[in-house]
Amino acid sequence: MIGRFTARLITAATVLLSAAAAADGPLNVLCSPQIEWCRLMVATFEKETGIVVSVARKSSGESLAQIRAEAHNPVVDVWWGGTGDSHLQAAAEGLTTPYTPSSFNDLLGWATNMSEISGGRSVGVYAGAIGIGYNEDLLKARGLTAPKCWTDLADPSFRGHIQIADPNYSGTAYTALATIVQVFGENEAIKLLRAIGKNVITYPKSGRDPIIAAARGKTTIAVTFQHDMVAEAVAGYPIKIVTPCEGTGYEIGAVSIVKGARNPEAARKWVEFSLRPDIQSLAGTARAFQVPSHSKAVVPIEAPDLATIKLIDYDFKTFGSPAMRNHLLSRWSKEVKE
Ligand code: S7P
Repeated sequence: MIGRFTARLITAATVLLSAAAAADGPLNVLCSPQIEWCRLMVATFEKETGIVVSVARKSSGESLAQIRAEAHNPVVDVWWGGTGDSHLQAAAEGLTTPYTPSSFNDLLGWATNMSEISGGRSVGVYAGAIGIGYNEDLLKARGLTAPKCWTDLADPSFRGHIQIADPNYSGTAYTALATIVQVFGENEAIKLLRAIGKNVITYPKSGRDPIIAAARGKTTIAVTFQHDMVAEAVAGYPIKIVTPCEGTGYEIGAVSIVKGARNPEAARKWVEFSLRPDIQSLAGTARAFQVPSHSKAVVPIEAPDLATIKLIDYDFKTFGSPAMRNHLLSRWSKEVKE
């Protein structure tokens, strides 16, 4: 016979369990953009839906590696943000699952293009161009001339003055690598990257780190996304932004639901939420100055204007394919990073 105390415990546990089921979570989100934006997204989503979110911030390459390692027992439900090439590789490896968001027809062409290339497994959330940033004060103090082109970065006067992330971990650095290959052709690009490598002081894991270092006077020049440079300039650091004279590449930051996700319903809610114009319009408040993918979202006034930047016709399909990505990363590791 069950005592009165035990019966009350069972009732309480039942109430808690059904509340948890109604709340649809916890939802595991892997977040690749800047941590400030990840936190804002989580707080807003939790408040609106009541679904508890567990979030981890990881670079694009690291996120892909985690999802791959967990393929037989997925922990992550949804991967939000990070460069499209790594989402495309995840799609090609069958690690993510198709989903067409209800806002699909209101998204900009580059965002739906990501969906087409990935077989509906990823969709674009934001876009941003790669560039060269430098600390103007430090450059002057060291008597250096500002770089204007990719080839300028190989100038011996910049020995020890450049930072760019490691493309094996960083989607930013992979975008730069793929851009230079598309501008110069593969062999010339590897030659140029080897020459630039002589000037590189360190290759950190996270794509944004080099511009954070430049802003704080720890390096003079950084190759990162231009919106990450804007964030430092807006914070008051003496950062100048250069679009390389030969033209530059860009990313389509994406969102994908992990195949076999334990919380598919909540994952779909996250995707819907992250593509809404009112939610995308909040990004600037977290100093995230990418261009949003929903046609009705407010573009932060600080966001670099992609229409005025000399962009190359970046081939996302080819450079997001596992074969090309693995090939270039292997060449970079063997021939560029010493
Ligand atoms: O900081 C924002 C941002 O540049 O980071 C994302 C991306 O994951 C780059 O980080 P990693 O290079 O460390 O992978 C970009 O998608 C985003 O614009």
